[in-house]
Amino acid sequence: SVQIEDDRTGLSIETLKRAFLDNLFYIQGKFPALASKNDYYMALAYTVRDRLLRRWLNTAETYTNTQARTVCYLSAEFLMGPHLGNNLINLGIYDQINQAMTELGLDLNELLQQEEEPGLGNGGLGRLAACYLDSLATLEIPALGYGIRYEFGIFDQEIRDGWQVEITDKWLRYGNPWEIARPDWAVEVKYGGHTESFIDEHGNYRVRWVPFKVVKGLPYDTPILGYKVNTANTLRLWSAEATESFDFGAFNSGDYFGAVHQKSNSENISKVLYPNDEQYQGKVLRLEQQMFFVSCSLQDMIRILQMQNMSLEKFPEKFSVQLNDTHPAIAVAELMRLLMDEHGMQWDNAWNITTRTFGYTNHTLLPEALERWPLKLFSELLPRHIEIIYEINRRFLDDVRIKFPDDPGRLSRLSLIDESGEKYVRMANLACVGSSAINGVAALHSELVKQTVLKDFYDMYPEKFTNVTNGVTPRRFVVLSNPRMTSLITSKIGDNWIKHLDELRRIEQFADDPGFRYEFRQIKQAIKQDLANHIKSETDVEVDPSSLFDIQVKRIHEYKRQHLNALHIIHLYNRIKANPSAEITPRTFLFGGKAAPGYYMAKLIIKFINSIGEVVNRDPDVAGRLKVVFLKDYNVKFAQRVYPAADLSEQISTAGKEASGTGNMKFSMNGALTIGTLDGANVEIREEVGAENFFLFGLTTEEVAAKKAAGYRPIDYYESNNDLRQVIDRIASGFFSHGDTGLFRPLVDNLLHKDEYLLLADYQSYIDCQEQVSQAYRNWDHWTRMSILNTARMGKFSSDRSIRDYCQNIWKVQPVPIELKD
Ligand code: 26Q
Repeated sequence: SVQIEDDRTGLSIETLKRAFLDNLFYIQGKFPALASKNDYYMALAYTVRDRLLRRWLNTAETYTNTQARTVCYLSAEFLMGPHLGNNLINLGIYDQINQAMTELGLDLNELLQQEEEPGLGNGGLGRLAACYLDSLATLEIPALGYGIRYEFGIFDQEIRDGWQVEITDKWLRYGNPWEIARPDWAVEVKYGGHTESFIDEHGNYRVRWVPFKVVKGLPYDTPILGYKVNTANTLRLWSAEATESFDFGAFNSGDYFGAVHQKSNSENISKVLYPNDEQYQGKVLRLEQQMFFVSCSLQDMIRILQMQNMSLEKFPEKFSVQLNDTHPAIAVAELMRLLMDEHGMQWDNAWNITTRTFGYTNHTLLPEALERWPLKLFSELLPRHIEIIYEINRRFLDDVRIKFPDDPGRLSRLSLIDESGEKYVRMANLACVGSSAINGVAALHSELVKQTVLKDFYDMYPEKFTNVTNGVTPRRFVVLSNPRMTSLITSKIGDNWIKHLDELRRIEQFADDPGFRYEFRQIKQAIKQDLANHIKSETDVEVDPSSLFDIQVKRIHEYKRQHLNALHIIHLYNRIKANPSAEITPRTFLFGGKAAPGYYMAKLIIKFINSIGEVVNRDPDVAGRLKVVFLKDYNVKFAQRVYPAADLSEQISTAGKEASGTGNMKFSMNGALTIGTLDGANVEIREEVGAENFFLFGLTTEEVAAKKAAGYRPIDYYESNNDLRQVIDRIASGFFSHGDTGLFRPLVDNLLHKDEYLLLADYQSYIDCQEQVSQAYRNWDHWTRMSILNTARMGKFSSDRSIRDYCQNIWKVQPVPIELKD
């Protein structure tokens, strides 16, 4: 009999081509002669989406039928990056689609470039959430990601005259083929107003909340397919709308303008992502956003539970809810409110359910990043929640008094309310009391959490604390971003490593194989050439692809010390100026990253790097041996091109400041060597790849603390180190600022007189270590060996391992494999 493949599911090249042209016609409403590149992208996206849908619906049906225990990952950010390429990889049809497009005279790479990435996150925390969704699906774990469908994600960055300029990110401009709206599952969220108490028909004390405004949350679902499995989980993002019912009063009284104004006001809630990371800002709208997605998500979980005919008592058995930092920590009070006020449950029962449900992940030790809401603002917006928080606090502090009698200092530190001056609600404290597990994101970080920011909670509940070291998905950051290295590895050890990254160890045996080394190096070279071409077309700077590509890409922050990297560049420049024939290993310094729009020093650091580049790149004495390029608008799409092209990865934060880092993992997986401090996951990366394959420098966390305690004086380093002094003096002289000695003065003054992040204390160690890097790079054979060993030994840092850790130690959830039915 003749087998006809369905146009929406078939995977043969002929069917894919037919389906693609069909979608171009019936969805885009175009025929090939009229179609734009974007029409072609959309047609291809729908062709791929059709092939996801059967898996997605099968998955949903299986979860419903088996009442599967489900992980809910609550995150204010999901930095997903482009979906098309990733879905092609996970569906296993990349090569078929590539051929189908070629046969139609199209270039798949060009179509992939068309996708506007959903940049619904700032950096590490948001990207981690995205990697975890990939691993959850790949490991066949029932999971939902819950967050906000920001209309404007992280801003697009332009560089004008060396300064950052922010442009709004209109990612939904041409439509989003990956999402499906679910208006029938919309819910309402209340704000403001007041509460009233009453006695219900059973004689119980109850509270009714009379809100000032009600906003509708509309869910948009995106399928998240696992790698070569049938599991397709859901990312459910909430969009804010005005409630129809709420406008009626205004319309009837003739206040048309007021009604429409109210509508646009409601829609503001999901309008824009706050672009600050690691820098807390107490804005009402931000608290409205947090409450919005948390309440929508918890109501959605209750709906799912009830649809499956399960009792509310089963909530903690049905769902394990992870709080991605404190951004969703209001969930502790909101679940209490839903269970008591909306579902009639008594306090003790509701509290038992709540604390068994939540886990809390801490991502930062920086005191300025801890969320505290001014009590007045909080109470006005969430009058019912503040009552619940007071009651949680009253009961909690009673427990503290029993465990630690006569310790008022401890009570005031543990209290959910900061009463030391102006009053605040402490979100980390709420998260700790309301969760059964608390984790940091790297071994060192988890230890520091227990010793510093959450020490009192560790004393109170030591059994809650644990570590889960971060990981990254090798599907996006190796297979998709580095196809050449992927083929080389697969030709030697098969493709099992893509799901079991520990198996990369099997390429260790080729580290001394001259043929393998040669191919490995050729691939790196070719990728560097591609990036060099890209840089030339973007910036008009010519970089030498055989030079050492020294790359630092991440959010711009003083603790990450991009300016320490800059000091090293000036040091090399000074050496050349002092002796133009000095032996210098040619290097290309690449930077990328966004600064929070209100972070003055971070923006000045961007200007500083660009100003150094302007001088160094065209000084004839340098003779092309050094190039400095700041690449604008660093995002996921660009990150995928950058990691494979690096020789050296800069992970140079002050020890104790970077919770984990995840870029460090992406570089090393792609064969870059790391120059880094003993901070975050660097510690574990070095353990895995071997100290001899890692360039370590700088003070340890303990040494940093000791130096600060002893009264750190950065000026002493300046005065006693000639080389350092010449570097600083050159900046201060206006050499990089057309003679303007004022431009970088804030930077210089800060370094000389404050230097909170100890750049000057780490300076010499960094310069010496960089000299070792330069020497090592001269021995290409040995460098390549180290590079291969880095890739081979990165198995631990697959997000699959992180997710297995969470599943075993925190979520207690098992895989539910999905069978493919029609
Ligand atoms: C909070 C309140 C108001 C506005 C914004 C914020 C906010 C937003 C984003 C605070 C923090 C963030 C992001 C933090 C973040 O990305 N942390 C990083 O998390 C990574 C994943 O665990 C780690 O690898 C990094 O070390 C850590 O810096």
